[in-house]
Amino acid sequence: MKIYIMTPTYNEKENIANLINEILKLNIKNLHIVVVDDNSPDGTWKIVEEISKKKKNVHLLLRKTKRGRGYAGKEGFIYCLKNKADIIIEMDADFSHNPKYIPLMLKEIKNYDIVLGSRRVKGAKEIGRNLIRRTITYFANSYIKLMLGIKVKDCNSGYRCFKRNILEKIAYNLKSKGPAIVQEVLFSAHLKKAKIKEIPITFINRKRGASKLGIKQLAIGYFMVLKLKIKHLMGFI
Ligand SMILES: Nc1nc2c(ncn2[C@@H]2O[C@H](COP(=O)(O)OP(=O)(O)OP(=O)(O)O)[C@@H](O)[C@H]2O)c(=O)[nH]1
Ligand SMILES: [Mg+2]
Repeated sequence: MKIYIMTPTYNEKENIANLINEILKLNIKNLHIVVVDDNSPDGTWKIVEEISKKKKNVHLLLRKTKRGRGYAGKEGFIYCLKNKADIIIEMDADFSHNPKYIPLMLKEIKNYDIVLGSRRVKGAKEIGRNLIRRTITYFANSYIKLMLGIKVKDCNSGYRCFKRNILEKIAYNLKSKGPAIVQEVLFSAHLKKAKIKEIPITFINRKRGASKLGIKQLAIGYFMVLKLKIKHLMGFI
C-alpha cells in the first residue's frame, strides 16, 4: 500500500523542513511526501529540493504558473494518483495540522472513504486563534453546512485522508483557484456519497510564517460555495 502526504506551500521556509522531519519520524512504511510549492519567493522550494536529493520518498512539485492554493491542491492530488497512491493525505504545512494524527487516520481509513481531522467533534480543540477568527470560522462553517447540505461538522478542515477511489472521482474536475478547494472537495465527495469519518484533532494556530487567508479569500470562498450550490441545482454537478 502506497501512501502520499500532500502539502501545498507558499512561503513556508520556517516550517517545511521541520514538518518533513516530523512526518518521516513516524516511520510509516511506503510513505511518500509531496510538497506542492508555488515558486515561493522565500525559497521554500529550495529547501525541499535539497531534502529530496537525500530522501528518495520526498518529492517537490514546483509550480510556476497560476499561483493558488486550489490549483496547487488539484495538481498535488493528480500527482499522487498518477504515482499510484492508494491513500492520500492532504495537510497544511504550518503545523496547524499535527502529523501525530497520521497513524490514526491510516487506521480509520480502512472503514471509510475519507477521514477528516476535525475541530468540531467531541475531544477536539482549537488553540491560539482569537475570538474574531473563531467566530468567522464558525459562521463560515454554518453557512457552508446549510448551503451544501453536508452533515460533516468541520467543513473548513484541510487535514484529510482519502482513499484513492474517491479522490479519482473528484480530483480531475476541481475548479477552485484558492482555498475554497477545501469546500469544493468536500461537496464533491458528498455528491459521490463518500463515507466520511471525523476524528478530533487539536488544531494549533500557526506559530511561524504569515497567513495567506485574507478577507478577499474568504469572500471568494463564500461565493464559490454559492456557485457550487447553483451548479448542483441546475444539474451540472
Ligand atoms: N502552493 C500554494 N500553497 C498555498 C497557497 N496559499 C496558501 N498555501 C498553503 O496552504 C496551506 C494553508 O494556508 P494558510 O495560509 O495556513 O491558511 P489558513 O490555515 O487558512 O490560515 P493561517 O493558518 O491563519 O495562516 C499552507 O500550507 C500554505 O502554505 C498558494 O497560493 N499556493
Ligand atoms: Mg494555516
